[in-house]
Amino acid sequence: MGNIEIVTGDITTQKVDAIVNAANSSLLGGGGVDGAIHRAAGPELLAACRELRDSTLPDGLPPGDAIATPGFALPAKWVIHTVGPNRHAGATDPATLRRCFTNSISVARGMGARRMAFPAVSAGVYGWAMGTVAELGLAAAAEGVSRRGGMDLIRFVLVSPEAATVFTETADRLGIAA
Ligand code: AR6
Repeated sequence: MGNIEIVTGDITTQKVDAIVNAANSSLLGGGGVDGAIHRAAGPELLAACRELRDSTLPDGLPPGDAIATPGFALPAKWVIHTVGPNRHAGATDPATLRRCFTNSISVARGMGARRMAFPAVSAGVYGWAMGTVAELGLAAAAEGVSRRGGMDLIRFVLVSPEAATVFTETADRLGIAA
């Protein structure tokens, strides 16, 4: 049984095997956590994403899916790119957001990662309530650390103490140890 942690901080400095990027379907960068990860990883990350677009993902990465690249200059060995649903564009199905978390965990496990970190996928530009993101992310993480061969650590890295409190209170409410 692995652990779930909730911390305030910057995901780009996390010393874990894999960090998750809240990307967009183009995989070619953006603002928010995506921009921060690309800046910290260096230009090789964009080149790796372009290569994915040219090879396996000509139409981009669909919302809810996840795919790995190396982390390049990051402390993390891997970046798992996932695309959250954009509420402002009418994507309101929580199942898609839940799949971001479950698929990212599966892809990380496939790369051999034992310790991984998530941002609050879709809670920024894509407009989802932090409480909903916390519920879906924590439920997926609880499953991800408890299954056989599951993660040793899933850490949620939130920019603000307020967001971290939402996660902590949601974990308490769901009976998830974090
Ligand atoms: N570490 C951890 N969390 C962060 C960091 C960081 N360094 N920087 C921002 N956040 P967002 P989305 C938080 O908008 O809603 C991009 O342009 C932020 O405070 O980054 O999934 C993509 O290219 C918020 O709580 O992602 C897409 O176009 C959370 O990360 C679009 O934004 C997610 O906010 C994706 O929107």
